Amino acid sequence: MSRRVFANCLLATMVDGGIAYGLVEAGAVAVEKGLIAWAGPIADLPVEFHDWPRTDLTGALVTPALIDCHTHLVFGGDRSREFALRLGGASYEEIARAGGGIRSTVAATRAASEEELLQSALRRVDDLLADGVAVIEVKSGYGLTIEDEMRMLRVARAIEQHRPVRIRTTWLAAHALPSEYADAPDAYIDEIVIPGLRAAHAEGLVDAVDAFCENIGFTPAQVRRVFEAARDLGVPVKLHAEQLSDLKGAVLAAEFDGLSADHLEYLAASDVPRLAEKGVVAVLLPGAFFALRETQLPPIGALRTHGVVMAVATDSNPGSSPMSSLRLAMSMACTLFRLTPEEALAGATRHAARALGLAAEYGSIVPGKRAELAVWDAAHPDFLSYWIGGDLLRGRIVGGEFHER
Ligand code: DI6
Ligand code: FE
Repeated sequence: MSRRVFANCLLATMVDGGIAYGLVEAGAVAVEKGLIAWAGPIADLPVEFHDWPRTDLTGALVTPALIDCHTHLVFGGDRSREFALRLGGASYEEIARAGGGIRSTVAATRAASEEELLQSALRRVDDLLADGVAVIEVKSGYGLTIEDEMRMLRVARAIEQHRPVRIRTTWLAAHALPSEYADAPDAYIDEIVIPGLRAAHAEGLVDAVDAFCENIGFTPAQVRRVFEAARDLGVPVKLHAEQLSDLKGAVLAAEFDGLSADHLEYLAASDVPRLAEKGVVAVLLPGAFFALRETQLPPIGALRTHGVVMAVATDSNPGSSPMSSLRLAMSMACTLFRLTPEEALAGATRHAARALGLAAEYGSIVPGKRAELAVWDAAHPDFLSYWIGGDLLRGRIVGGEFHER
């Protein structure tokens, strides 16, 4: 039972072994109890798998299921009005300083019921599922009280009860300063961010801790105190770093052995070796670069040269990255950041898994990892980043079972 061989497919295993995409033609994957038991050319299928039930994938492309390793997809309301203001010339920072931006989403999120938050999040989750996504990271950060932040993470976790997807939750109370603490950021850190982290952790809601290290967010000294509290709890950290200015956040994330440093447009090339030494994943968020009409590019060449692993994510949020397509983020990573299509797919599979601390379970098609796969109507994996939009997913293999769309 629960054994099957998926045969007759083009496998992009994403195994890093010198062959582009770890490609296997006329491939097959044997799965048992939700795990990959074997993958390779069908001609080499070991005899013990010959009598397992088979599904003929009729030549489809099979990749690891995609992973969106950076989202803020639980939130109330939307910010389409602000979009219009920005197009009229107001900057993201000006709007934020005037009390719009993140704070307006905080008001809408606090006002929404858990059911409303869940239903609106599920629409975005469904978009991601249609892009072959099986794991989604979701951050708090629009509650900014202990109870409202915890509520966001409970809603995020509840997504798993409604859709076949794995959710990882991140404590991002240090996202913006709520109006109750205007001009008192240190008190906010001491009274809300750190005690809230402990309470949320005690409830099992925290897989990682993040902060917005920025002139309109929190200083490196404030972030350091949050990271020290995370370290005391044994929770890994990650950081919104160098999105709008260079405050040396990525170096701070490296000092704390962070899982990832995210955004990085203003990262100095001279700081890249620090990420490489500590194995910090660089999470690229081209949707925010695009929507904010940013012109400063992350130092992709230096990241590549120093062997820093690059992930690609949507940053799905109502302000700086109003999108819910990971394939579109991959396309943007290629066109705007000059990643190769292979780097973009690795960024949304193998490297994204690593950014979530899930590399042992997800991200490539090798024995022992979860049989979470995406089946595409595409003749080559380049197509996934190349084609903008469209409905390319033929189905998903979830827990080892094929769900045709
Ligand atoms: N950087 C971002 O791009 C998002 N958060 C952050 O720290 C933006 C969130 C928003 O504008 O609502
Ligand atoms: Fe973000």
